[in-house]
Amino acid sequence: MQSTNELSQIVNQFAIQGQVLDIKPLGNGLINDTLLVHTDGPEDYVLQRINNAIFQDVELLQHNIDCATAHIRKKLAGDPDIERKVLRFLPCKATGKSYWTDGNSYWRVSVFIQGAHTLEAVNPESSYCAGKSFGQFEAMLADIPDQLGEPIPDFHNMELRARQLHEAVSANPVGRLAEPEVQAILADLLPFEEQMCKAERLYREGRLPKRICHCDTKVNNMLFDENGAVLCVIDLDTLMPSFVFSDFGDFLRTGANTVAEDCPDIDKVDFRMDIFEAFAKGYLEGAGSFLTPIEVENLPYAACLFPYMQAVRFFADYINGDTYYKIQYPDHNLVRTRNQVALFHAALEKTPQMQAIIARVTG
Ligand code: GN1
Ligand code: MG
Repeated sequence: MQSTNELSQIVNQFAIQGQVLDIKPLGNGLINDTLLVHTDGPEDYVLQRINNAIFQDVELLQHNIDCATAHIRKKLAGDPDIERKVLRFLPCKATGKSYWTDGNSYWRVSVFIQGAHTLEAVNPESSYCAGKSFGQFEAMLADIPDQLGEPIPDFHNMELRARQLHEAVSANPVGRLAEPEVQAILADLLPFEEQMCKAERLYREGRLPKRICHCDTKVNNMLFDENGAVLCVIDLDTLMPSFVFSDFGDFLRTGANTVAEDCPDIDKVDFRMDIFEAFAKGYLEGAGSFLTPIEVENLPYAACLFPYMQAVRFFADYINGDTYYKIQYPDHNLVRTRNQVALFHAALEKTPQMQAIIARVTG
């Protein structure tokens, strides 16, 4: 990482107010580098280096974010707390674009939202609020006039993720297939592959629409206010046309897990039905009006799909030698995989209960 001086010069490429006082790390994302920029002016800022090995089309990525934040801003016009409810990215002084590149890395700056905090775990009340906010977020973007693209093509396409796992297995680049546990996890995951690719089949049959979704609704990608209500959805990099299952399933993957996604003690992993119920209620209230019966009926499937897809992604990365996710120790991706496999089984077992809840909430 660059020195504070260098980072400060980067921040100054953008139309900030005041002088930079200090810059320190913020949050724990697995992809981008995020820093908090403290200034002597009225606003502090978030500086991010966009991981452009993963997000190769930064122009498209920022186009999506610019269109979505502008559209949401229009819908929230008149709201006295608007500045805390939608992100504001600063233009680069030289180009007017919402990012700057030094030729190597890509950077962007947004206004830091004051008085907000992220959560790593939720309770039923905050899950209800989160559900409602994500539902409303999708509803606000349902009529966006701009054409948004896929910054990571087929990001939540389970068929692609399954194929990538098969490719990792065939390539076996670092020899990890020799580990008995890797074989055991593979044998555990493969029988569910076809079942989990249901969304793509429904889409091909013309029975499932794509809508603008956030696609990374894990709990720590939303800001809560002092009273526990969701203020703002952050981390908009993966905003793109997808199935609503993305936002529903990925929240529960982190929110309903009794432990963190990398907790090594898998006996402690369980899928919390109180969180499912609260989130589903909020989500259906927030989004309700535009969801089709097929979408609603498959929400329990979405709750199983996301732990499964994440298990497949962490596992493929482990087999590939940890090239995608940041890791803190050598078998971190394997630990994450075990955890997500356990969560998948817990969710799958509870599918009948989930169906009953959805029927009750919509009934
Ligand atoms: C990544 O960047 P971060 O940590 O919010 C990943 C998500 C995964 C998540 C798992 C672009 O999100 O898809 O669900 O890690 N984002 C990308 O923790 O791959
Ligand atoms: Mg994040």
